[in-house]
Amino acid sequence: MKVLDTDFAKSFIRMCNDGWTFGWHESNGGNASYRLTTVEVSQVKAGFRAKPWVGIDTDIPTLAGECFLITASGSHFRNITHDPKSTLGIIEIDRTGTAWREVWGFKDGTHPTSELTAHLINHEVRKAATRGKSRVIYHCHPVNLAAMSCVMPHDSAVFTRTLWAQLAECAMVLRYGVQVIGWEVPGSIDLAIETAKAMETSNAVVWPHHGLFVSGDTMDEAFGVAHTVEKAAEIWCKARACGMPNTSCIEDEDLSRFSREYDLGLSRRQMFAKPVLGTPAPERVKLEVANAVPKKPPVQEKQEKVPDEVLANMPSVFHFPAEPAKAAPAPSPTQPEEPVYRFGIKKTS
Ligand code: 2HA
Ligand code: ZN
Repeated sequence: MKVLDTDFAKSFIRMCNDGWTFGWHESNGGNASYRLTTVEVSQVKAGFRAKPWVGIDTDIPTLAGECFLITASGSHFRNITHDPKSTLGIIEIDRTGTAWREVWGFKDGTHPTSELTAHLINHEVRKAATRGKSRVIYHCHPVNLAAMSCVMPHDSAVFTRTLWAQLAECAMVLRYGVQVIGWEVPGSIDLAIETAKAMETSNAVVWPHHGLFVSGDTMDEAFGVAHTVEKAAEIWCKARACGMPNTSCIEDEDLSRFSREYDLGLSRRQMFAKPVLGTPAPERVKLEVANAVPKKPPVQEKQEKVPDEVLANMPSVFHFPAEPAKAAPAPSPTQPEEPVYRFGIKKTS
C-alpha cells in the first residue's frame, strides 16, 4: 500500500492543514509527528528506501525499531496537502534507540523537523505515561496563547486555572492541565528536555512567546487539546480587551462539582489556584478621572452689531394678518362646565 493512501497519512495531513487554516503555522512554524502501529508499518514498508543512520542527541531505548511520520524542517504547513512527499517523511529508529534514518518522503533533499529531538524524547515520555497509547505529537504557534504568555505569570497552576475558568468543557479536555516552561531556544536540546519533564504529568506544554506542544493517542485528541487551549486563551484575551470589568468565571466550587460528577480527578492544586481575571473597572475609571484634563466652557461667539443703515434698507418685518377673534362657544345647558386641572390638581381660582 502507498503511504499517501493510508488512513494514518490522510488523517495526519488533515490535522496539519487544519492547523494551517486556523492560522497557527505562519511561514515554516510548527511541526508534527505520528508513531505508526506495527500493522501500519507492515502495510507500507515495501515502499521504504533507507538512507544512512544519523545519531540521536539522547538515547530513546523504548522507541527502538519504531517508525514515525514527521514534518520536514523548513516545510510550510500550507503546502502539506499540495506536496506531501517533500513536506513530510517517515523515519525509522534503530534497534538500540540511538540512531534514526529516513525511509520514505523527504523528496527534494528535505529532512525531519528542527524539533526532532523534542518529538522523539517526548514520544518516549508520553508512551510510558499512557502505557503505549500516545502516538501523536503536534506543535503549533497559536496567537492568543502567545498573547496570554506575555501578560500571565508563567505558573502552571495559575495558567491552568485561568484556562479552565473560561470555557465549561476545558477542564474535561485538559484534565491534566497545562504545564508552562521557561523560554528556551527553538530546536534546542534544553527545550526538548524541559518539555519532556513537563510531559511526564501533562499532555499540553506551553512554550511562552512561542507556542504549544501537545500529545494525544489520536490526531483528533492531539488537535482537540490544542484547539481547546487556544479557544480558552482567545476567550480570556477577548474578555480582557473588551473594556468591561471581568467579574465572573467558573468558580472553584463549580469546578470541583464538575470534577466529581464526571470523575475527572482534577488536581486540587490547579483547581484552587487563583485564576487571573481583568483589572476591576472602578480603579480604571478613577484613574481616568484623576488624569482627565478639565474641559473649558465653549467660547461664546460675539454677535456683530448690524449697522443702522443696513437695518434701514432691510424689508420690514412681515406680520401675519390677525385672525378675527372667534366667539367662545356658549356652555351647553345640559353639560356642566369642565373643571380646569393643573398638574392633575383641580384649579380652585
Ligand atoms: O519553525 O516551530 O519550534 C519550526 C518551529 C520550531
Ligand atoms: Zn515552534
